Amino acid sequence: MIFRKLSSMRDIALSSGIAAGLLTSGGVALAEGAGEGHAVPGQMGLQRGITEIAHEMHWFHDQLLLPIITIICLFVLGLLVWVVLKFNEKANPTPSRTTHNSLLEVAWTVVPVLILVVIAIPSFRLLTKQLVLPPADITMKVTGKQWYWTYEYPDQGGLAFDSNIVEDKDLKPGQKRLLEVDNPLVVPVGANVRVLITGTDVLHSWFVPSFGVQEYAVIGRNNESWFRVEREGSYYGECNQICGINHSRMPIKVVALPKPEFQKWLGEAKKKFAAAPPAEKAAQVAAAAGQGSGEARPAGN
Ligand SMILES: [Cu+2]
Repeated sequence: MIFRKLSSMRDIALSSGIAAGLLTSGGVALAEGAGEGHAVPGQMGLQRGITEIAHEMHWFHDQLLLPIITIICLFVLGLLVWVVLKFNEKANPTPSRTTHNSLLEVAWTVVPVLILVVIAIPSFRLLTKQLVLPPADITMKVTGKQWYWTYEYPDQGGLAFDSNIVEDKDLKPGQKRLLEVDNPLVVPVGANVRVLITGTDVLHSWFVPSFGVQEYAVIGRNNESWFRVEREGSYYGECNQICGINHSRMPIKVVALPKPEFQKWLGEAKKKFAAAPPAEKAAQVAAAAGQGSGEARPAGN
């Protein structure tokens, strides 16, 4: 009931937001769905969700939080305007000496509590869904390093490889600057993918917006998350924990393939990467970045 009411209010809030956005961005697509798997210039909404979790997150943000925030802001603004106009010195020369109003005091305590309860219920439901992993069809291990990712498939004969950025000079037409990598993580569509995330040097964070997944890569700790991709495609993300000089140069690319194609890829990848186990490239990267000038410290969260 409450949600239905809120969502009609949300339509009003969103349409006014979109109207304002159109004015400022010259009509570039704004809402969710502007680009699949990546952001587009002028985008204001969230990236299109491609997992159940992402859809729920977006519903939570767009249809529940935004309308509540909008209503509260308008209500407070209205109160301020009312007070300024009605109770200024000219309009109200003899102020009332009222100090208590039981009904009002109960209301301004209970109403915020109710608002928080309305927010908390779907919030805890979503958190549980994120944190309680469903039975996994396949497991991936992601290791954040300065400044690239190593992907491993522990239940696929230990298949492992490094994933490095494609530098600007090597970009092919159509490839995305600062997002393209040499070896993307490949996952099957429609499968429950469990990701184990860890780090070897400083804090990193594995963040793929369209999956609704963001997990810290902490040294000596195994974090886990999961996703189930709904559609075939390429989905991009970035390390979103300030991790040193090349923080912006360790993008994430996940390619989701239908299961038969994924099996085919697995066969090929096992051959391709068997000869070249993931090398520790930290030394080379540090050398390229200028002998130690790129020493990074883990930043606070
Ligand atoms: Cu990083």
